[in-house]
Amino acid sequence: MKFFDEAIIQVYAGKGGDGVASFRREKYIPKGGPDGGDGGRGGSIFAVADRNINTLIDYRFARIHRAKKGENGQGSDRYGKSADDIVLRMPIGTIIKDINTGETIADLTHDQQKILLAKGGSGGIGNLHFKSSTNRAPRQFTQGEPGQELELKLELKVLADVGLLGMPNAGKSTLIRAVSAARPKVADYPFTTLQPNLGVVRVDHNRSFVMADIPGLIEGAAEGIGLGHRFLKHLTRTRLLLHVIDMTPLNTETNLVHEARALAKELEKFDESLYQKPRWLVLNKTDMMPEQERDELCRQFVNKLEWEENYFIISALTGEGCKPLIYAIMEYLEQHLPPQDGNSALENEIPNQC
Ligand SMILES: Nc1nc2c(ncn2[C@@H]2O[C@H](COP(=O)(O)OP(=O)(O)OP(=O)(O)O)[C@@H](O)[C@H]2O)c(=O)[nH]1
Ligand SMILES: [Mg+2]
Repeated sequence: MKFFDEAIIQVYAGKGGDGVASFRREKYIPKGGPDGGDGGRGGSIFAVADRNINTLIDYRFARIHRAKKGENGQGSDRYGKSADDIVLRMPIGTIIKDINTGETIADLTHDQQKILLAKGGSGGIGNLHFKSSTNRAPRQFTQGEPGQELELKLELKVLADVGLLGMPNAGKSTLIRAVSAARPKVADYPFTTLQPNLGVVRVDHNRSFVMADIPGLIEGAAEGIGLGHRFLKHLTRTRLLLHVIDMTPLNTETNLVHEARALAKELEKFDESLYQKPRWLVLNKTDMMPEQERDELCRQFVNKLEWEENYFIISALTGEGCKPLIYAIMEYLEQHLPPQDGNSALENEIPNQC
């Protein structure tokens, strides 16, 4: 299944109903006054963030969203009924832009966040309201106002604190399964993961962070090789990257160093700011290494890579080393980059996106 993280839609709010000019006509009241009511409000269109929605697929097929017109006013002081609003549900992490102005209208960062996209037109005024001491039989009324119309670009960029990065088959999905309730597919072949997956990592009862697993990346991704680098945008809003490396091809260690560097290059080609993000190495599948030499081999590898940052030796399969890793991540997130203006994914219970 293709993952839809972009869509273009048109939203048309409803026109307001017209006011009406009408006069009371009743037996024995020959000159009844004005009684034309106001028109109802046109339907507005809202976006609401919904934690249960993971892609923008619905909007690939339903591109036009039109709210109804308000009803016209009527005689006998009757007001027109306002039209129902339309609510468009979208995944958390959706950025909504007005295509014509380029302006960002909303960034849906938390569940149930509601944003007005297009306002329904106000209803027109009936002649009832134009009555005055000098004009007892006004014939004026106004028409309903038009509703707003916009063409919007929707773009989903998942919200997570930590992003997993790595070659296909490195064990990224196995790691997110090991530390969260997320259940992405794991298999012994490259490109198992075809869409981002999110998992909430509970460190203890009131400390947690959100981890994002994305499809594997290979050298040349910027040129479209493999699945390309389009999924990297889902790491742009993370605060820390984990570069997961499969340590099993020990006999071709130089290739491993080359691969790790190549991956970092792909990051740089995609986006300098992504490349500049704090990045830790996670040396995975170390259960396959001879136990006595494991730490030394890992250290040599890291030295060859001239890596000065943090690195972790783990086995996502057995779970070894995962606990120290998640504690270190939690501490890092708490100490170095405190959540800003309530936008942190930490505050949002983002469910598993599988
Ligand atoms: N021995 C061992 N095998 C592992 C470990 N972690 C993952 N694997 C295996 O490696 C294979 C690939 O794992 P995945 O988690 O699907 O890898 P991935 O990085 O998500 O791969 P893509 O989604 O294709 O990018 C599976 O057969 C896993 O069982 C580990 O720590 N030790
Ligand atoms: Mg995977």
